[in-house]
Amino acid sequence: MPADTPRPNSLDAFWMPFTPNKAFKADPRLVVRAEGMHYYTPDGRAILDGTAGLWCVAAGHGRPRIVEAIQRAAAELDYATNFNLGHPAAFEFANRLGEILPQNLDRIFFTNSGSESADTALKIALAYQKARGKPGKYRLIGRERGYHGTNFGGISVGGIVRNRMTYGPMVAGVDHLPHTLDIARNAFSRGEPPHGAEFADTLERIVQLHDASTIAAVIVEPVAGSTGVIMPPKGYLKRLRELCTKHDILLIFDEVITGFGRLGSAFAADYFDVKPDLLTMAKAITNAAVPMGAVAASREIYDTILANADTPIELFHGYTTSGHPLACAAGLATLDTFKEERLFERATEIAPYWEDAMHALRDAPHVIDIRNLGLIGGIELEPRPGTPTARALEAFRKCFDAGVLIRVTGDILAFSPPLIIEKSQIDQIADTVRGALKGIA
Ligand code: PXG
Repeated sequence: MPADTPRPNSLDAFWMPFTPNKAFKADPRLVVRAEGMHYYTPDGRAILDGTAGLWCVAAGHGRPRIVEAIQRAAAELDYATNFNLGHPAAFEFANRLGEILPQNLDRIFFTNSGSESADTALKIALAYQKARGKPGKYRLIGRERGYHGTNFGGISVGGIVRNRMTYGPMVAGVDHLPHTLDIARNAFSRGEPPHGAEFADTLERIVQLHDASTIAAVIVEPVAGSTGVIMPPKGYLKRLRELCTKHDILLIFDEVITGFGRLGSAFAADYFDVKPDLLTMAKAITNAAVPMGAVAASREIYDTILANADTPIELFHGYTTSGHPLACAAGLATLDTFKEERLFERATEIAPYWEDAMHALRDAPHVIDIRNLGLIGGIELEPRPGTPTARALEAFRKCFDAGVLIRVTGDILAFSPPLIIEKSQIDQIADTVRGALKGIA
């Protein structure tokens, strides 16, 4: 085809992320508009959003306050670097985030995504250890099945095999804790599963293997989302915190999905009453209306790095669009929306109804486990012999055709609706999933 031939309807050029490109392009699903709890297809069909986009549209779609804030910001200051210059919205947004973050965890580094936040947090952890005179503390400890985005740092500490196996040796000096999914002991637990706090004790063995003097930080998702919704066993995160403190190791919470009300409190750190030293954010930080991420560091970390720098620039790290004016405007309007509509409290109020609706699916075909916490749900299906993941994919398609968007990962159906969801919409999700599972062999 000549280079100047318009190809407006071709799906060929866009290399879609985390998508079976060939299959999708043979049978595409498109949405063209969104409002509140719904997406709309090109032919005007409403699709109930059971996933808040990808765990990110916490306040629901197309919120006018956020839209207007972005429009105003674009007209007023389209872009300014924050490298040795600044604009007020970035400072204001960092301050406002500090107001809802755990105490003293209020030094904010802006990024553009969860992946960048994970890599930024790991680099800050290393910079901190060096700044305090412990450059030998360089090891990073992640967890099996962990997801910290797709950049090299994140996949190194991450534990999703397919995301790692193609990309060579990655970052050196990484070890992993065991994941905490234990269906044999914890199937169909409501909320935090009772068994498995002792999975945290593997950190002691890692310390024995490498010595604490070589370990910089542990990074975990308080609730593991991407791998298929794995809840922390009761007491697990507290024990992990205790062990990190005992061995002088930083604890990083990746709150890219748990931040901003997903569990009913501002952050999972509040929900579990466990304070990390670094906390990553993205997704709902702007209601996903403009890409953005952030890392919150403790004052101790920030002050130590600033005090001990031997060059004027204290941290050699940053992105061209760190603290972009449109993202900051969207973020400020998002925080206003959360506050004004009491959306975190709302999530807490509706979570018991959500839990009941999820667990009522226990007797649906193929279901081997159901997991829930806050406004998160996971339904694990028994894999079809010989074709793992096929059942979940068929369920996804059936739900979409019936007007409900869910997520699938492996043989797990994952749910994370916007915090504005109504009870009748929870019923619709549950009824649709039940119908889909009944129709699957
Ligand atoms: N950390 C965590 C805990 C995440 O869940 C990232 C980092 C990376 O964020 P970015 O913005 O770089 O994508 C994530 C992303 C799913 C799903 O289906 C979850 C994510 C991304 C894509 C799909 O659960 N989380």
